[in-house]
Amino acid sequence: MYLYLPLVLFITVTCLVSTLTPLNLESYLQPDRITRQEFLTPSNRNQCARECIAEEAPKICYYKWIAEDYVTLGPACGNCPANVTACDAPQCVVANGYEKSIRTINRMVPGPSIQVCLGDRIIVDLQNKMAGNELAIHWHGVFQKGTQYMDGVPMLTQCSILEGDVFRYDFFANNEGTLYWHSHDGLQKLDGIQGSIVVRKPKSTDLNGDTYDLDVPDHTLLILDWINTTAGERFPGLLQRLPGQEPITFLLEDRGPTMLSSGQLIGPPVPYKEVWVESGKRFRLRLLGGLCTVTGVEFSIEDHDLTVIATDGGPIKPVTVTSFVIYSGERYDVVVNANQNPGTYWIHMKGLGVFPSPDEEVYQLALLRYSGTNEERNEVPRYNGGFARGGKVLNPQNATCAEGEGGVCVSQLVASIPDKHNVLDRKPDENIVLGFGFYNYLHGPNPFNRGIYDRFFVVPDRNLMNSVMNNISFIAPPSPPLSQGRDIPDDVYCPIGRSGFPQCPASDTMEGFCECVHLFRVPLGANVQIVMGDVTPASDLHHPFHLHGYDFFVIAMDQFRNGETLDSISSNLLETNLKQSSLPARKDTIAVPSNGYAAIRFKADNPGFWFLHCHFMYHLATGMAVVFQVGEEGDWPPVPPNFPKCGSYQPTVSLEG
Ligand SMILES: *[C@@H]1O[C@H](CO)[C@@H](O)[C@H](O)[C@H]1NC(C)=O
Ligand SMILES: *[C@@H]1O[C@H](CO)[C@@H](O)[C@H](O)[C@H]1NC(C)=O
Ligand SMILES: *[C@@H]1O[C@H](CO)[C@@H](O)[C@H](O)[C@H]1NC(C)=O
Ligand SMILES: *[C@@H]1O[C@H](CO)[C@@H](O)[C@H](O)[C@H]1NC(C)=O
Ligand SMILES: [Cu+2]
Repeated sequence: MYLYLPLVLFITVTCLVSTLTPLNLESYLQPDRITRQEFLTPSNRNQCARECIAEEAPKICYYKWIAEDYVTLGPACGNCPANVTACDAPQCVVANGYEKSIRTINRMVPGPSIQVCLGDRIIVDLQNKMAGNELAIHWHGVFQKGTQYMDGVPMLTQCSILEGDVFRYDFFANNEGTLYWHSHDGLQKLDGIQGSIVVRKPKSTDLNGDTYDLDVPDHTLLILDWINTTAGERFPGLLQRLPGQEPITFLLEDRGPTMLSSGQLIGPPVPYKEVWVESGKRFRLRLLGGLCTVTGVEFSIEDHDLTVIATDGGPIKPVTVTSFVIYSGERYDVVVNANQNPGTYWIHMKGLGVFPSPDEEVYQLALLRYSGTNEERNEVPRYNGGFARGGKVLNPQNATCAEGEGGVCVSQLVASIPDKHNVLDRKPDENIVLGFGFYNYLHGPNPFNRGIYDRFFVVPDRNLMNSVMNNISFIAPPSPPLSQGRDIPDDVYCPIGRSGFPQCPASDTMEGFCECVHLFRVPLGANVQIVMGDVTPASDLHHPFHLHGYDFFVIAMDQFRNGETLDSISSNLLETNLKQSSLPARKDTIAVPSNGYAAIRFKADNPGFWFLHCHFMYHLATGMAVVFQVGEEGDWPPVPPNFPKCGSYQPTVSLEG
């Protein structure tokens, strides 16, 4: 009798679903964080964070999230960091041990981690309790095919969620891998609203399943950059006091002190994040680039090689390196073999970017600890990166990708999933060329003339810039085109020029610059090639571009050489038979080499409105973005009934009588 009870319950639940009786979601509520023990031995059958089993029925995974104004080192923290135990108290956000205003989901930075199996249904009730701030959360790397209106881009796929409102995100985990979530609204990501998503599949069906023994949730590691103030303090930026948008430290998951690149602490002694392994086992670490400012991170572990088995979700042919460079929005899954003397090893995170001085280079450490050992490491650690160790670096800066010198470029990774849409051996139907960079106001009319309100941000040397793609700075339309396309006046979109690409309206007064809704129409099913090029002088900035709704093949990337231009690269690629080369990796975020280019291809089989944008937050905030409208109305599913609406209110005014 007892034995059959679960079955009876299961049938009852299934019947309830099929007759459309509302579910009691509370019984599917998931915890904010799960320990390795809880993951390996689930205590209830609705627990979504679990080892995935072939043929298992998908689960419903329900999350209740509260967005709030919050604070690091607040009242929940007791006398942390002086008392290290107190730092682990519930609702204590440690960060770099420096008190500041932040914004959080469920009083955590990073926010709750979503850990599910392929095919599960993810339902997130997001309640906005922030004072006077709106938000929307993007599920970065989730393709949202069939639920396009759940992509979480304010004024593109939905209206922002206003103070007091709850928005229910509801979509399926239909693509595998290490994925990511973050606020896509304003600057909230740097204030703390971001976290990880892991969509696992049964190890037996994972193409790289034989390369690791354990894949546990405490090895999902978000690397965040951090500043001492709210993100708003750097935008548009303070000309006199603190120009620029550089970070002051990194956090690995919830913590990390502020230190110089020599390892010398310059802030409170926050405990390092500890990553636990067992001697003799191989562990899958999932690293996420939760970065906002203009920095990359070179990640390495003392005395341990890293075997990269996936990036941005998709499995690749494993490649063993000593370090890899990760940018905002990217993810790398690496296998670490705990085959060294049991003990404690330094994890190094070296900032790569434009720092005002060598002393301000950002550097962070964490500890890889073998269980059963409690060795303390107090010595200033020697930097242990890829080149520094005489080894191989994946995704290095300034590499000569074409010749394979200076490490392994992302374009040299090999996918393990076939090109099932034949996008590589067919000439593309659409060839889109995007030059991105900055408009420098010093070379144009004074932006502070009466009646001019173009955006700008402050960079060192008293420069004022705006971000552009093909000379256009993207601005949001007054309503989301996906849910309220007919409410949007035509004249907010950039007009289409003779090239077939959007261009600045003829009426615009600034030469070579304008702000408008930068939208490309792409036929549904088209084979699309996009060549993105950095048209600014060479520097240490490698802008990471993220495409929503898709992953793509990275068919070429490099710095411009010998008079190459964006147009010459793009037309050469059209004539190249790509099938002869090996199958390139699939990504959804690609760091474009400085003064160089990245070329991508994908089949536009997911109708809707999809953002392609620089993932440096201040560049996105100033318009380094375009939108692809794939297909026409009727190709994407209509929004559900009562989907929230928004828009401008400007009724006609007429004189009475
Ligand atoms: C440190 O913090 C813990 C947890 O809040 C508390 O139980 C303990 O008494 C504190 N120890 C000291 C010395 O303050
Ligand atoms: C940030 O705050 C810490 C802690 O007070 C301080 O040591 C550090 O100098 C500050 N850094 C910056 C760049 O303001
Ligand atoms: C941007 O504007 C400049 C100045 O008018 C022009 O020379 C350049 O060709 C434009 N670039 C693109 C990609 O449209
Ligand atoms: C990359 O090249 C730029 C421009 O030549 C240079 O300023 C920078 O130092 C180089 N960075 C690295 C890491 O080699
Ligand atoms: Cu950028």
